[in-house]
Amino acid sequence: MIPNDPAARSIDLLRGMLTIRKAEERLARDFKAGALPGPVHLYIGQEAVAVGVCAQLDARDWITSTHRGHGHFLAKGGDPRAMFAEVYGRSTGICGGFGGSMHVADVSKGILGANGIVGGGIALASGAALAAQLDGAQRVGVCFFGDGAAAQGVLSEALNLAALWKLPLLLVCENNGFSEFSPSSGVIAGSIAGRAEPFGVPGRQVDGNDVEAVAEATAEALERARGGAGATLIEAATYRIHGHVEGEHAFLKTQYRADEEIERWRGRDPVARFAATLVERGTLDAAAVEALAGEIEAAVEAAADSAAEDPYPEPAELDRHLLGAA
Ligand SMILES: Cc1ncc(C[n+]2csc(CCOP(=O)(O)OP(=O)(O)O)c2C)c(N)n1
Repeated sequence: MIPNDPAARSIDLLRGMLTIRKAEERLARDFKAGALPGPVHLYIGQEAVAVGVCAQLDARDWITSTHRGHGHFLAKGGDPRAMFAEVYGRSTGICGGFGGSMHVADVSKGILGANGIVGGGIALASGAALAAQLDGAQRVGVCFFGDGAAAQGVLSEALNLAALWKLPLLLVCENNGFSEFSPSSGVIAGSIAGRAEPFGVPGRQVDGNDVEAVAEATAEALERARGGAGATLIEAATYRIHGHVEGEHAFLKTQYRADEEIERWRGRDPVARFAATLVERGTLDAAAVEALAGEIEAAVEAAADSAAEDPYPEPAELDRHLLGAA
């Protein structure tokens, strides 16, 4: 829900970004401590995209996500404790501990799932948008995907059908500059936002580290989609501060990005930047920002600690979701 009061709305945006940041800082520490059963791809630095988009969505709207999906899950209202339990492989996880970090999903909240298939969410969100159109409920299908996924053929297929059928679809490309360890310049030809133009779909670029700019672009796209005018492609320029995957330095032989580049982007940190904006505007003072961050960190830590106490699924359950299993 979007609060009417602008100050409350801004504080909600900051709260949303801080929740993702604190949750992922915890996961980074868990990984370092050897406490995670699998890999994690962290979203630190990109929080303004998930939060800016999801702040404009309703519970009825559907999102699809990527292998870097914790931020999308939390921003769409996913339960942090159930997310931690899933990443920890516990039976209380949002997918019963069967999915792990790359598959966090909660269909009841419109979260159709993180996805290990690069570009996989694009087709799923298009299907969701078609279902939304057929059921007439004014829902919108929203797909988060990376710049690497923008090189997949499925994007053209989705744009084609979305244009023909005027699907209520919002394609949000998070251009964080890299596809695994390759700079985007070696993977992506031309402009990502420009890929929409030949289909007659509007494509626009936004500063993906400015939560309000993302929210504004999203609001416009949603108005189009809900009004029956069809899809929009938003390319949000951002940066992932952590590696492609935690622990990558253990197997990478060369450094694929300069420390100065990372530092430069740290200077544009979407969370610190928006907190500073709110202080400048007098919405919050510095002490209130610190108190909010402390309160969120305590809640996130409590959720993680408690999830870590939960049991693993029973070994007898292993084939529960397999076809043909008893
Ligand atoms: C279809 C497919 N091809 C390749 C991979 C291996 N892979 C995993 S993540 C990744 C890079 C994705 O880059 P991008 O879409 O920009 O997302 P980011 O990691 O930057 O968030 C690749 C190639 C995969 N998981 N799925």
